[in-house]
Amino acid sequence: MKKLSELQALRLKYKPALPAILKSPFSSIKPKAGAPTSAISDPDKIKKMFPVNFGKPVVTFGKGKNPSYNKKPIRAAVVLSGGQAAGGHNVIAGLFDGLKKANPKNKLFGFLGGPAGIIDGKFREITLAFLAEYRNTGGFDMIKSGRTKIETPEQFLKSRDTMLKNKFDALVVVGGDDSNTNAALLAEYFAKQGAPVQVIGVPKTIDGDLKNDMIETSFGFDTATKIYSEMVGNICRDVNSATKYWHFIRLMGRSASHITLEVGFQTQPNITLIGEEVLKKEMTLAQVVDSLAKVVVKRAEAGKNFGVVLVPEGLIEFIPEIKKLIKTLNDLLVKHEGELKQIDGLKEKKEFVYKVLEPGLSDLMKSLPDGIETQLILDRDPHGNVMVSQIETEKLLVEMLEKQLKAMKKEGAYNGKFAAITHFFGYEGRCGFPTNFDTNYCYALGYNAVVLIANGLTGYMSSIRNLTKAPSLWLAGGVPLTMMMNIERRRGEDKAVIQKALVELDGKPFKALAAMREELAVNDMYLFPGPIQYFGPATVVDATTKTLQYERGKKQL
Ligand code: FBP
Repeated sequence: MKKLSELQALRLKYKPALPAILKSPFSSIKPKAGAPTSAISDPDKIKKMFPVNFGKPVVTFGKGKNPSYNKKPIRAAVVLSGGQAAGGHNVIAGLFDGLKKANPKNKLFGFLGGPAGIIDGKFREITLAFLAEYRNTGGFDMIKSGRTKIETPEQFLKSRDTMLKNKFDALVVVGGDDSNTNAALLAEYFAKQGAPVQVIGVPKTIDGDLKNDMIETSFGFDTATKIYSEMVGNICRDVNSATKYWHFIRLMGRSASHITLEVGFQTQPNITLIGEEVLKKEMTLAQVVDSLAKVVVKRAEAGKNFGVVLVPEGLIEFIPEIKKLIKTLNDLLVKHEGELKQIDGLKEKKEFVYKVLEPGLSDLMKSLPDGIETQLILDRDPHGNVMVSQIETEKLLVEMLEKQLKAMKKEGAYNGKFAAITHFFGYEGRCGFPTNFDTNYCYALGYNAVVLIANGLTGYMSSIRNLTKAPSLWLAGGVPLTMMMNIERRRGEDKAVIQKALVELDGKPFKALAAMREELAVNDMYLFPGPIQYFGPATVVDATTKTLQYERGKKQL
């Protein structure tokens, strides 16, 4: 084993807690099926695309005799898909321990490098010894991850061949909304082809946007928000000490603003921008900047030329004019793919795009800083998303705000000093040591996936609920993947995809922030949550996110 830090060595010894029901022998865990399910929207279209798996019931595990679970040796394989999220290794640990408990002859394999490993048939066996140094650790380095989307008929065929050739009975896909959409497609494909391979999804993403009534949160959100909260809290204290800078901090989270909202609760900075609100209010970029300027001016009048602003990574996509531009570009980049490939230079590519865009959008595009323009016309990720983590929205806002404040100064409407520092906290939050919550949650998700497999289920997501309670009280079961789907436009086509959960403006978490906003803007009510703790009182080491507490627990507005 490699040399370990003190904390690494201690964390390896941590014993994740399981929900009481999952501690029972497999023969005493009975699946209870609910009513048939539908989809979030367009059920007829989705049913047509998923004739085999559509409409399956939600399943809950309870105590009861279950002599018919699969006792034959199972060969299961796991793939880590998409962005890293703390706790992925514990999903694998839960899978391994669950498989061995069901039948010591069961075997677990890990596909290497994400879904590409399935297509190319690259995997390794996960043994007790190999797993030993990864238990309770962050990262996906055990088997690595990747963003390949299995989409062409050839890729589906190769995936099927890999599963059949290696006699894999089950595939566990650990991923976000896009990867779990892929899991649903694979489950359907295997079933239609008569390939005896079950597919189970596990909800992963630091973005926290893979959630619904049955999936309370995705793993990694708890750890990432706690890491960012420590860093933002430290900046709040620095700001309050030096009293001379405005810090603009962009936080990761591709689309939804859940991360920013949670960090806003934990640290109480002066401004917490929420993308979904900007969309709802149909704010232009200029109006967003104007709302920032108002707070800067107000604080300057109180002699405070400092403050902290949180900017969600996905903000740019929520500004209606930019949203329209991106949507048009998405279709246009597909339509003119061939022509664009022929054009060499970036400048020339931009010139071409200006010409094919309608005049209003073309002007908007030209008005954006060069780097942002470039990101908007560069390749999308394999799932058709703009790579917002590369777009420096915080710099764009500062640049525009500086101009506005300068103009206001000339008119005598502002007399303060504005010195801004920008940050992006993104990748730092994805691979830290998982919190106790993520450590336990992931282990339970993995273990529960084995119970789903042992009960012959396919096309389901592993679901662990009641998360604001102690792990022993958590509920376990499975949710059909098609139940979480709607139709969205991707790369110029209508596709059935798992719906992203955005921040709900009439939900308790957003309302709680909105109620504090005015006070936070003017007064300095910063909170300093400090680093993640692993030893100490349960109120500290086991605290769930405020988002989860507002949504599921007893926390009131
Ligand atoms: P997943 O949805 O795959 O979990 O990824 C989330 C995320 O961390 C986003 O917050 C971020 O925008 C994106 O991944 C960055 O992608 P990449 O790792 O490919 O740069």
